[in-house]
Amino acid sequence: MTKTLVTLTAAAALCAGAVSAQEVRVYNWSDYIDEDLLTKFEEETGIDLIYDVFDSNEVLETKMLAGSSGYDVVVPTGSFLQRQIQAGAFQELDKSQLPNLDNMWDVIQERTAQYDPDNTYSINYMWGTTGLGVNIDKVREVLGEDAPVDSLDLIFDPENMEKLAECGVHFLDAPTEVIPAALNYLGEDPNSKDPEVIEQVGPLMQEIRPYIQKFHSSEYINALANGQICVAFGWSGDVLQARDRAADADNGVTVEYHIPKRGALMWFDQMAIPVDAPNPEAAHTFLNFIMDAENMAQASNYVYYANGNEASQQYLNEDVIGDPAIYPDEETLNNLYSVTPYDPRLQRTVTRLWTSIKSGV
Ligand code: N2P
Repeated sequence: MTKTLVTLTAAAALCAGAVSAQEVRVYNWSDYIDEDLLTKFEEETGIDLIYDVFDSNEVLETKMLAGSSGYDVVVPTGSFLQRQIQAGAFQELDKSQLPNLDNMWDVIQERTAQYDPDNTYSINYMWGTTGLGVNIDKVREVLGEDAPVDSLDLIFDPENMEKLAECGVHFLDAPTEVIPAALNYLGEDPNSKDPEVIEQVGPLMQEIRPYIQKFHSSEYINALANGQICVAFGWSGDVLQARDRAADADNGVTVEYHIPKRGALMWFDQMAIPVDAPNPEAAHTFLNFIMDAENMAQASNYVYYANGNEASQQYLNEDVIGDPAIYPDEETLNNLYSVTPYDPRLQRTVTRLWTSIKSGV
């Protein structure tokens, strides 16, 4: 993180004849780690850590497909990882450098193998759901005590949205998050690959478009926390971080996260090493550090996302492991769906659709 930290390990490595102090470049989602862990990594390993953040799979994908990103570790979501693997963007993990793989949770590994067979190229960092962040008092003020805060009606019914526009609604700027939810609301398969079915999302979104203040994938955390908006269609842990920020500010804002009862997207963010990573060895050191049970628990306790590390569970706070919005119970789990990538042709349709939804034409 800081480039000035010189530790004994780094000095020792230099004396031992290494050409230069090691450096590792990590590109991860914003609001996705406890920064104390970054310092701890540098102190423990003597490797300088350059840590950059993004909030969009599309932005990351553009870099991965172009190549020469300069990153050693990146974190695409499973469905994006899958097609980037197919494009040759990643290198196989050297599992002999990853003893902490023993800590991983087979339940999640089975799910992520759907995107990365045998988990050859990636480890799970965190996983979560996409759902409804609400400022509960504001939403009840606008829609009444029976406001459908655990239903997709909240954000896809134009009558509700017209009223909510008064207090502010944000949507993720992510077609692969919004389209499946809209299809689910319409009673279609959220993972549909039928262009005619997907096109139905256009008219639905155009009806509510005037009431969406912004499409953005990270600003909603503070916007919810400080009462600037009352609803966000966003990611589980981000909404829970907003809940905490509001509580810390003691500003009278109460934020809740709800998984829509009709179901929600369950996704998996995977750490992988680009094929042209400048320092693959340090990348493996970083992955192994992340898979340490206590480190992984510290990260989840801080950002309120579940992880794929079974050994970390004994170190998780009760408000994390015990919260079904983070670690879903059996019933909630049955209501979650996952998605697979669009092929290039359909991807063009989706990109066009998304552009027209956002621009409102
Ligand atoms: C962290 C968002 C990660 C979830 N701010 C998106 N995959």
